[in-house]
Amino acid sequence: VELAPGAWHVPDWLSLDEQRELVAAARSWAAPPAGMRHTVMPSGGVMSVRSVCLGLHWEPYHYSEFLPDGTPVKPFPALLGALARRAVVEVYGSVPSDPYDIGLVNHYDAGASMGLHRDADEESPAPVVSLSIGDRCVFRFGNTETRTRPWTDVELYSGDLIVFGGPSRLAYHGVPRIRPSTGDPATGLASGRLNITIRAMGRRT
Ligand code: MD5
Ligand code: FE
Repeated sequence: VELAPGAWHVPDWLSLDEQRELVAAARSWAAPPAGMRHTVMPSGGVMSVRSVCLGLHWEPYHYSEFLPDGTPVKPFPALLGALARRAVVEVYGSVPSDPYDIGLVNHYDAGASMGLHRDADEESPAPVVSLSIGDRCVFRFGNTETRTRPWTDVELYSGDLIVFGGPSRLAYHGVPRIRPSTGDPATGLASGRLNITIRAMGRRT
């Protein structure tokens, strides 16, 4: 389903086995050092999701090889690169312009949400690939001009793929709410929603 030019939603893209593999991997990615944490914004606000970065660490609003406490970011897993390339080839029918090298794993508990924002700290125009596991959520897909309406709310289920390329790469988006206790424990995720987002840094010019 094309949500907007270049933005695609592919329901039920991951098999249950792949979801289980990613949940198990995420458990090791989430462990310290350089594990899952709440990001603190420059305003002093604390994001309600917990996140762990792989390959490059994101801190508002730039990337680094180190966390603020000086620990090195975990390496980018080959598994995520392979999934992202496969997604782009299936959806767009062409290989991505840059190698995928940034993984971001977000965990939303029952009350967590993410406000409307753009992912604009990467240099590459390569599509962003995003996977959902666990509880369902409302994903809000906005426009490229303003943080306000018009937007479209899409229900994302465990196993769904969304990709954002071309004119939608810099669209505003967010997750206003999750639907608690709607996930299948067979994924290995006991509660909440896991989002795995894969991006390419690209070459700075
Ligand atoms: C999520 N996470 O479901 C979303 C999935 C984040 C984030 O937004 O930054 O961690 S990524 C959705 C996305 C990425 C890039 C572009 C667009 C959406 N878009 O143009 O709508 O937890
Ligand atoms: Fe985002």
